[in-house]
Amino acid sequence: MSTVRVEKKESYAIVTVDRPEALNALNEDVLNDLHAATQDLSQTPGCRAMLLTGAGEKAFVAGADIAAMEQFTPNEALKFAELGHRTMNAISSSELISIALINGFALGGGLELALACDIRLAGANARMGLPEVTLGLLPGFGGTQRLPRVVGRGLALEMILSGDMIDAGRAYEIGLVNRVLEGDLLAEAEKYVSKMLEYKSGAAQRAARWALHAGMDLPLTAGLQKEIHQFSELFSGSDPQKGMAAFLAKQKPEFES
Ligand code: DAK
Repeated sequence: MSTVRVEKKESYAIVTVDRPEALNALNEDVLNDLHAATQDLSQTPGCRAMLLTGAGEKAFVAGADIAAMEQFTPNEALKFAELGHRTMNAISSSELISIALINGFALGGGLELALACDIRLAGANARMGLPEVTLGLLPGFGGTQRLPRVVGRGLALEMILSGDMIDAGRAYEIGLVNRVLEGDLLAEAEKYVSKMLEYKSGAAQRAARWALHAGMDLPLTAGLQKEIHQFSELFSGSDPQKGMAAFLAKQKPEFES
């Protein structure tokens, strides 16, 4: 039985980590199932985004599974870290827009999973942190690298070295989450993703997202070259023509992708 539920909608999918009895902690099965779900959705025609959340009322994901890691040998730790990175990288490098809906605790590997996503939305009850040092560990699924790229070096060091949790308000203040949602979280998040997709060219979104992600790891001049390349490539499809013709005709665009 899968530890991950996937609900496909017309243009996006809701992916739910489903181990509420362990606050959705990441073990090998969850990491493999998340990887498989990402691969499947990437190949699903018309699927442009993935909304990732956790089952139950309490947690998005409360971390890597502490019970599974307790007796690791160095080699087992290495294998687990590689599996985790493979899954996080599959999410960040897929063609899907990835949105984490943080509906409670996002700790350790759970926050690292959210950091592998493009966008983070939080419920008002969300609590986030990288408490690994309190367990004698360091963040092993990309936290030491992705967190400073989102909030800056000083704030990332503070979170990693203190292991302290922060609430949704503070996470918004430091740019760790894009929005704090009230009310029915899933319904609000679905509205958010629908609005992001509606009347937008999928090809243009994929090209912009790729230029941004690829360029962030390069010197500015090389990143700007990526943008030039992506911009010109878009004109080999019909979306620029469709979008601009619709604007000039004062109509809503109907894009190919
Ligand atoms: N792993 C396994 N089980 C967990 C868990 C986790 N991370 N978090 C919670 N659970 C389980 C609890 O053990 C409990 O199970 P039962 O006792 O009912 O069997 C159940 O979920 C409910 O949890 P609590 O009873 O503790 O619930 P509370 O509301 O009282 O507390 C809490 C909620 C989130 C504050 C608390 O559960 C908590 O502190 N959990 C641990 C949070 C944490 O420390 N997360 C970071 C984990 S370390 C690496 C790869 C990855 C990583 C590091 C290295 N390499 C391979 C190099 C990443 C490490 C981490 O993520």
